Amino acid sequence: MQQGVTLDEFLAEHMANMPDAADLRALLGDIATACIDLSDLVRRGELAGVLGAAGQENVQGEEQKKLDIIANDVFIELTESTGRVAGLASEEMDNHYPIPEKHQRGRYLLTFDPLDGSSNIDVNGSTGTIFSITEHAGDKPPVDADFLQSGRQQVCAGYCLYSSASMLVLTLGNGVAGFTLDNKRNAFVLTHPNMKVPAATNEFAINAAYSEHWQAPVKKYIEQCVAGKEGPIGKAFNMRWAGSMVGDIHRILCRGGIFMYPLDERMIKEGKDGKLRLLYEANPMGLLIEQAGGMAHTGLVSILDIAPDNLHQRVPVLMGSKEEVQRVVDYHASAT
Ligand code: P6P
Repeated sequence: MQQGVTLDEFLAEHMANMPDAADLRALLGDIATACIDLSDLVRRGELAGVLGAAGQENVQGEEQKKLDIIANDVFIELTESTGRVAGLASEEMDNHYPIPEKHQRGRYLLTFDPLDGSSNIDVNGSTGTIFSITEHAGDKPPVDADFLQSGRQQVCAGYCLYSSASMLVLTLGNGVAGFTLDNKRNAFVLTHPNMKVPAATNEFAINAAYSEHWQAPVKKYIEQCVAGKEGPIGKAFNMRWAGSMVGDIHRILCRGGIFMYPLDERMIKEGKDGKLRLLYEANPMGLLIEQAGGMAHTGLVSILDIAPDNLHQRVPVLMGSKEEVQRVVDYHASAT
């Protein structure tokens, strides 16, 4: 049986004409190795002794799972000494992680959510790692502000989904490719060479438990979806909510849909601008969705155009099939 093209073979071919791509290609290899290690831990679960709470909170005030911390450490250990990264930033660290003096710094800034959807880990639900790579200008050690780059400045973005299969999906700014982990070869193999989000969909993803807090444009849209064929959109909708952004966005990249984590009245009262984080959730996922022909928006602005103002900045998120995201954006415009 045809062995299939590995991630490294794919990168060699697709980066052959990219100037100075060797370090980026090697960094993606490091990220893939980290994801393979995490996939093994997630798959072994309780047998690996990695489930359960860590007994502390992260900068977001969220309870950390043991695997949140383990995953963060795996990425640090596999990248800090390679000479490919200038610094790291993650959901699990208050500030950026400076590369220790003893190691050479590299050209890239790696921003990541080491284990997205970790509330699913104890119930064997889907989880994932989300990563975003930008460039660091100059030779000085980076500061937090160097990570505050808009989504359009990403040189690479991707995720690894830990589910029935582990899949790594990435973009280098020229389309989206998906790779499935072959545990026998311990390598990611190209299985989804050119992922595209269908423009039309009848599937929405939102946590409906918060419906009482939704603002008018979102309320109006979901009511119209639920109204089905008799409603103004004129088609019967289905709902899915994975509890992990990686799980929902992967489904949308495979078959279409609209993912929504909108701003709501509850968040406004708490002084929050949304739930999901711009730098290591909305930006990397937004680049993947746009590169696959979909749309990524807050309801008011395109996600990738936002100028970040802090490492853990939260934003409202609407992304997926262009026709439905545009419909919700239009409802926001007519509500202002
Ligand atoms: P809720 C996971 O914690 C996460 O950041 C995303 O991966 C996911 O889409 C969302 O939050 C789930 O939020 O409020 O439904 O638990």
